[in-house]
Amino acid sequence: MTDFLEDARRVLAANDRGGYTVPTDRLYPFQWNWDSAFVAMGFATYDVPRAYRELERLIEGQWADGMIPHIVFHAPSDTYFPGADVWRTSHDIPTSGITQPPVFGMALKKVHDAAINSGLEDARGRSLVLYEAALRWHRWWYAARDPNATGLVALLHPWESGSDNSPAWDIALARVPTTTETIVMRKDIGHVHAAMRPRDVDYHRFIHLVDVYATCEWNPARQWSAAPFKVAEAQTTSILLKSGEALLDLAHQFGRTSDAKELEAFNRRSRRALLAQWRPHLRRFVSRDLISGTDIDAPTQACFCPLLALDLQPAIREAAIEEMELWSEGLTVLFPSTQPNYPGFEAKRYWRGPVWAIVNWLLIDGLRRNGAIEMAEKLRHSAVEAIERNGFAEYFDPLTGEGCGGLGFSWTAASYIVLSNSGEWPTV
Ligand code: 9WN
Repeated sequence: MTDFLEDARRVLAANDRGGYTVPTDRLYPFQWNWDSAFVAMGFATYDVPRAYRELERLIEGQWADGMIPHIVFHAPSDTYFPGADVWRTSHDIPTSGITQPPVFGMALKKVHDAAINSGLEDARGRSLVLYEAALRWHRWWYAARDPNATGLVALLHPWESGSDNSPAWDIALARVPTTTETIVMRKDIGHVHAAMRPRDVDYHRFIHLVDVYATCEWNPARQWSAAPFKVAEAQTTSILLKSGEALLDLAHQFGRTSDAKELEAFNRRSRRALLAQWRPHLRRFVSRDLISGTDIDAPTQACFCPLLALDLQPAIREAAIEEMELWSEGLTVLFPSTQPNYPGFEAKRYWRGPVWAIVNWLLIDGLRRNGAIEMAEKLRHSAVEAIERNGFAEYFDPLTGEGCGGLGFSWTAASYIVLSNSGEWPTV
């Protein structure tokens, strides 16, 4: 094993808080939803029981209606805002009230396959419990976040995208008032430089939304009517569909015929809807602002996420890849979260330009699925090199390669474990 690989495992061990992994110490002291799914896939390559634990601890936070929250507050900490008290939710373990991209299904399939391959005892039993939780969550997505059955699921808060301050939200978020009932007491800028984080005005809007939904008592139908921010989103729908494919495969393995029919219908609906979001003149996919009824055409990484879950026709595939090549020209590290020539691009500010190893991971999976091996390898090498040169940082400046945000970061370590393996790509 290389020293880097050992270091990556050490990062995950250091961030272990008892069967779940915090993204990094102090800046993010709880269990985050999609972070844990990536971490579980990292663990699946060398410690399958620990990979199961990661997912099992996450579903301790699952709500009765099926939603899996974006944060599970297993143990108190005062180094993060907004903490458990701000959310005013009523689950037995304190949780946030919103969700995050459903990478869980993809992770479960990887963990299950690794468990079967290594002959782990009770693999089927452990997988089945997690499969049922995942299926309930997918039902929640389609019922609560796509009540009109369009096939695209909607986000009611930018934090649900995992790409909090992406330029994709600039127009939709500007409509949200900056007034809050909750006092905004940021802790993040005590840990990392303010220039790397969302701005104060963004935080006021983020918390305004939390206040609105807490007033709705977190009831999905009431939130849907009250939401001042509602975006039918390409990245989340792509991840949901990819996880939906993984769950469909598991449903067949477990002999769950009627679940399989239901999942096939979900997947068909999302596949059709995602394809319809392709814009030939932009050479990328777009999301939709459901309040204005218009396309969101800000150029971000989300525009290429549909590759993850669609088998594209050659003309679309070639156009998307050419566009990705164009965005990559002259950069030190790929792939930027915002197109570098776009006025909203900022090389170090969180989701407004920086490179995120987990985004590369998703895009690599999508490029490989669509036979674009060369581009996939470029992204893979780029992420691996950036980590070897600059450490397990939260994210990287695409112009200089500098590691930014939190350090000793779990999902960067998990990405390294998976992406540095140049052997057979562990397909989902
Ligand atoms: C809010 C933990 C999380 C990631 C998100 C990332 C950031 C939180 C924050 O950190 O968001 O959820 O406080 O900034 O944007 O993708 O899951 O790593």
